[in-house]
Amino acid sequence: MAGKIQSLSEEERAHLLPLLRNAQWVEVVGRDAIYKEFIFKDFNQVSNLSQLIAFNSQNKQLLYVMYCIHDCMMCFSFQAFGFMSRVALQAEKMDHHPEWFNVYNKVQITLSTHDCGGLSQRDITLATFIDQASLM
Ligand code: HBI
Repeated sequence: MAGKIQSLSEEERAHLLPLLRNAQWVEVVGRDAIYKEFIFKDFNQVSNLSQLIAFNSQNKQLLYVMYCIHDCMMCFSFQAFGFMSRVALQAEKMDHHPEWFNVYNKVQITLSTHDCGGLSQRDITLATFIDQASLM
């Protein structure tokens, strides 16, 4: 079928999987998938800033400045929430989505390609993006 996504070949796996293992991805036992856990400083500083903004809501100029800072923080957040936002946008762009679980500052991610029942180049591409997004 035209455009069918292919699973990674043995040769591709021999080349690509060691690189992912070096980046702390692990192969899932019993499934053709890769997994990695990310731990961040916290979930999101926005909750603290939002409280500060609410406290100063009477001062409109200060409120505007604080929202600008908030938006900037969201763009360059080290926190789990900012990381997940960046990954979610990329997943939509790629039309390739992680299986993930988040509790507070921990994000657990599993990648596999449903359409081919295992790892494909799409998973490698998304894993590479995810690692870069975790450093922002
Ligand atoms: N995400 N991980 C993953 N695996 C898929 O097979 C997949 C997906 N997101 C979207 C999707 N498939 C399909 O909607 C497109 O391939 C058409």
